[in-house]
Amino acid sequence: MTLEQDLRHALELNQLEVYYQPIVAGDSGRVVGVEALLRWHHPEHGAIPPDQFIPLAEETGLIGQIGEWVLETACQQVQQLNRNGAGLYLSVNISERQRDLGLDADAVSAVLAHYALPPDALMLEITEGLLLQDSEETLAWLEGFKALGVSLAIDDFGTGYSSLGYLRRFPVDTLKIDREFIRDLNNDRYADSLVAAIISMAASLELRLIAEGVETDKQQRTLVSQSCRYMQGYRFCHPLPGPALTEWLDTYQ
Ligand code: G
Ligand code: G
Ligand code: MN
Ligand code: NA
Repeated sequence: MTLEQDLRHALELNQLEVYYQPIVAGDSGRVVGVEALLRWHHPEHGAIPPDQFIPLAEETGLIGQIGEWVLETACQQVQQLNRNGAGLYLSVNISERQRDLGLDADAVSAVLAHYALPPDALMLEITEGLLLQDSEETLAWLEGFKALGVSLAIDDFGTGYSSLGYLRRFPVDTLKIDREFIRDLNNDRYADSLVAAIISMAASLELRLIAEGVETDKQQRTLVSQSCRYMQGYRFCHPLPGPALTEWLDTYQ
């Protein structure tokens, strides 16, 4: 069997699982949301990371079904987490390919309604590459989500070639600083300057900022001192399956 054939059956065989990584307010450590991160437990190859099968899912169109399932599953999980009034938001990665496979504002709206989640409890993460193509279809697609009231984040910000003009043209409200820059923070003057520049740009454009890959207390303190409000990373919590996340949240802080 090829990996493609295996992926075709992964959903029905319950081999896919959604993990969740908390997003916290950097100053207090309070959890404000969770990012859904897909995992594939392959019977022979073990855990296959998403960067090794999402591209295949995109090529084959399987990302349509898989993406719908991720959204449903994660909304259900977050609805449960919020039963005690926690008010956590959910962040879900989406790829452009899902646009042609039926993921639009109506579809998202239906899922949110089914799980009684308000639109502002959902953030959709897209990559910079999508905006660089600068197409009318992409603009209309994203405007649809915006009109619904969900937020839009640019994932891995700073890694692509940023022609920053797109920040004005597209209805993006959040930037996620790529973990590559956070890793080098305090060790590399170039990374320090870049992070400082992104933070000041986000402030003047009134964009919400999330630093990814925060692993140390020192990184956290540096970011807080520069007024980077939100962060996620191993410093706080690894991505966890739903039940483990629930336990972690119960004992955290
Ligand atoms: O958790 P991990 O480092 O393996 O995730 C790597 C990347 O895989 C994420 O940053 C994201 O871009 C992608 N990814 C993870 N889950 C999903 C998903 O449900 N849908 C899509 N389209 N991409 C995902
Ligand atoms: O959406 P995105 O492609 O950025 O996915 C985040 C990825 O980064 C996930 O695969 C997750 O497992 C990983 N990750 C999350 N926190 C950390 C961290 O603190 N350090 C490192 N090296 N990776 C992390
Ligand atoms: Mn992401
Ligand atoms: Na990222």
